[in-house]
Amino acid sequence: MPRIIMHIDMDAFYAAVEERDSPELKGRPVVVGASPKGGKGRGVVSTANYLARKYGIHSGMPISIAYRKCPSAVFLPVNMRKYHAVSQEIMGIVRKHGEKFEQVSVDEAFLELHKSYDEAAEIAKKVKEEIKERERLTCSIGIGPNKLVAKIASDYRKPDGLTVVKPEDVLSFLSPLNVRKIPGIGPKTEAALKARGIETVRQLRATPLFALKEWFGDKFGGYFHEMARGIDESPLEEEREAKSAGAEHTFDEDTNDRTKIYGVLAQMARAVVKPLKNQKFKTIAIKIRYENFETHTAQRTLKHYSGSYEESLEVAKKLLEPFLQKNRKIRLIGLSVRKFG
Ligand code: TTP
Ligand code: MG
Repeated sequence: MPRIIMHIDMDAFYAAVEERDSPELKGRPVVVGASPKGGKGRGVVSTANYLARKYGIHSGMPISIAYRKCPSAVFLPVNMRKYHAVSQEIMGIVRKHGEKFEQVSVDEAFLELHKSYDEAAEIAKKVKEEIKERERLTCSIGIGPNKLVAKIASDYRKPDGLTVVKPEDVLSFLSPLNVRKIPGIGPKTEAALKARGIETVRQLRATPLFALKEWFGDKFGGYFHEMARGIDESPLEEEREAKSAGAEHTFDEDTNDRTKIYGVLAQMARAVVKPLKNQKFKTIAIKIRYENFETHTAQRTLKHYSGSYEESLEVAKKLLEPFLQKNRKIRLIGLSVRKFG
């Protein structure tokens, strides 16, 4: 089977996580980023939900401008710890569905499949369902013969989209798109191309290689020439041998409720251990952060290699036990395993 590449990108990621965790945000424009300080804030927008985007708000925009465009939006600070924890859960779901896996950023990953296009589309639906069910978040997925096409395809229909581009459809899919849709073509290259009358991928494809090389140099000229044809042989860059695998969870509210804490611990153990499949580990570690940010870690190394979710949960509970005190609320717990064999 020839390789098929899937690209997964979460929808309005930071904002979607915040909306999920705070039902009162439902139906409101949400902007995650620097504090607007009544229009005097100096930072930028990290992301905005789709409702806020209707007001013209987008990533990278000064927060003061975002505030001016929609002062009634909900402005929230970036909670990176939380998004990382959610990201790890999502990546755990995605990676187990393919032959090879590459995480590109906090909300984006490639998966390589050796299947038919119909089977790949089914897998994409499964991934979407699983993310929706377990994380209550939506993503958009693109499927194509290489990373380039898959990435452009995942962006084609958003949010909650699924776009499949078979090899025979690559050229017709790319042709009408603006050159800006090609990863690596930013505003400057876009402007340089536009100055020469090139706005669509079709027009870029019609431009001779020597001209592109003359304008952009051999490397980028050659790159644009190939991209315009949907050619991209680059392999997935799987992570270097993972040294550890782990997850963290920040509670929505600081808590000393054991049932809640152990419930989250069990979820984390599953999310950390299950994706490892047959990989065995020896050391189990926990992390705990109290409401005042005082942070502790503890670990135990087993005498044998284990791959068991139950065993890691048992050990993690024992490690956590002495830190659970009635009068101290917990902000975050973490679980990791390492020393792979
Ligand atoms: P993106 O995937 O580019 O954006 P998004 O997930 O918010 O929205 P969508 O994919 O539906 O268009 O980026 C992922 C996260 O990375 C985003 O939620 C916030 C963060 N980010 C920044 O902090 N600054 C930025 O300039 C961008 C583009 C993203
Ligand atoms: Mg995204």
